[in-house]
Amino acid sequence: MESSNQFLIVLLSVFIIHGCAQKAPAEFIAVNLAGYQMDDNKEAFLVNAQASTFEVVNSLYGDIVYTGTAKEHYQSDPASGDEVTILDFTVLDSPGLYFIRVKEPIPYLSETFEIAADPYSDATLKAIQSYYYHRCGTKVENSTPWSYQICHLEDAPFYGNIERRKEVTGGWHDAGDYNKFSVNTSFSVAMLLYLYESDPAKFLDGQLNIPENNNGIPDILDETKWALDWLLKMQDSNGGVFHKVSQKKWVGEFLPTNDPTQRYIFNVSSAATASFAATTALASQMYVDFDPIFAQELERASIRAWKYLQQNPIDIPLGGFENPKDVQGGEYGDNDDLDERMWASLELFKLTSDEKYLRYYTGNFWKISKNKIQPLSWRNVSSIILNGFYNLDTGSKLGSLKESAGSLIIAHADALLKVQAKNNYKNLVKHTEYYWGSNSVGLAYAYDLIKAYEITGQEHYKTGALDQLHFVMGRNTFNLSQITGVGTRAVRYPYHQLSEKDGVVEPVPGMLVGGPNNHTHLRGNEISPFPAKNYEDEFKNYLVNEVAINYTAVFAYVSGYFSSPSNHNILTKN
Ligand SMILES: [Ca+2]
Ligand SMILES: [Ca+2]
Ligand SMILES: [Zn+2]
Repeated sequence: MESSNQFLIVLLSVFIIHGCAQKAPAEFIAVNLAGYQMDDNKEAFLVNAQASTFEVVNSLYGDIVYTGTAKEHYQSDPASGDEVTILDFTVLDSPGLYFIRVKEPIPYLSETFEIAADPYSDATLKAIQSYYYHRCGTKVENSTPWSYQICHLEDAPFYGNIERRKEVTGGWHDAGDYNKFSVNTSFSVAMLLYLYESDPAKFLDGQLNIPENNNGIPDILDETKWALDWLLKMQDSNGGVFHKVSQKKWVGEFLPTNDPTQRYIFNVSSAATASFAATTALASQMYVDFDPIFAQELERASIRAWKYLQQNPIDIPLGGFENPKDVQGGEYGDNDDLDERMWASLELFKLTSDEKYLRYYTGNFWKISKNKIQPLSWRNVSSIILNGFYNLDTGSKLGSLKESAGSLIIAHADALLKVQAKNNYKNLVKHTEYYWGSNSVGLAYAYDLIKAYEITGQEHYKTGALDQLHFVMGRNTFNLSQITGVGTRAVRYPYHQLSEKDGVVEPVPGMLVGGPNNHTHLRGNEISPFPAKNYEDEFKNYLVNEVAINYTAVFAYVSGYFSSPSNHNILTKN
């Protein structure tokens, strides 16, 4: 009796300690745990408390380097229910490690954070490096704690026709599990390539801890080539692209090598084919200077995919891909592939200068532009195609249509800033938009603000995008960085089977988790009335804490935009 009581007490205390570890205290100071750029706005949020003054303290020497007056105080908002007081220390621009101290009426200390010229390059490179730890069909070993043996060499027979087989090994594991999806791989590769395209000088050979880090090719292009080689295998002889390679049912968590499930190739979808055509055309432009033979192969594959799309002008399958009845897990269905087809036409025009691609785009422009811009994702690339078109070199032609694209982007960005102004944590996600993957929705909107900034040069768009980076890097209702291994206090228990099963305490670094999801339960029952609070750092809760290559790709783009990683490389510990 007594021993079982003791057991119960131990259990209870484990639960309480564990439970408390998930929640930030009700009153606290939220900061960007990865730091602030010297020249940017710098704000911390005093949450659920008020104060008139605060101090910024040098964490190494203990001296007060700045004393500030608290600014606006916001009443609780519908997303988080938290009250927030703004502590602005923008004028402090000396590099160093600091924390914020509020003394009265009640004392609070923030976590330690950094002010630096380039605080986000580390996060950016970690994010790009994380794809190496998603490589499939190869032994992953780079003298870091995260390694695994070669996996999934059996890929794969065709679903519904197992006599037919195709060799589709390689690529990246998609997320917490090990399936591989053409649409999501294409989207993730494209975001990394757009980051590279935005400023190639930032990305060098030798920057990452990957086997190809001494071959004269920027490592970011080596990592994306790993996925592109797989995508090329996913193309059928008629140009169509198979939708996915996946198991029928989820059966548990395993190391990649120990995954016991049979995996199948599923049918061609037009959405996969169009994303593939766009991404291979984009990639061909990026590789031409480094590997012209590969660039040609990509171009031929893209054109074959385009021809397939031209021969099949209606969605395949109708209504978008759906899992057969006996198949569970990722579906990645898209019931409107026009945006992906236009994306393909845009990148093929950029690649070939063939006017027929441009005619396809302009002929469909009003169909796409009459819809509100959706959050950028594997399902909707309207942001990418409006920006790509706006920036297209068309000489004196199409000026007014391009202006329309620019106006749409700016109007969208203005609407986003209005949402942000109503959110106490300056999150761009509306309180009704906290669905699966809300962190990547917010960062997709940051991408839109970056584009509005590029068009207009107006600082408030840039500040809005940076505020979103501050949010995912810790200035949120949990005061927890949502990217593994990034910031002084980061998510530790992502749903990522490798990180769970590899016996290494720290998860693979650089991965963005899905984040608050208003449509989930926490530990089985409790749901916060506040959407932004429906989150827990708990391995089993894949609805909020699963990582995915597409989430991390959007993060890498935004973080990469605000960093200069040409002076950095990944240390062997990453
Ligand atoms: Ca390289
Ligand atoms: Ca679509
Ligand atoms: Zn694998």
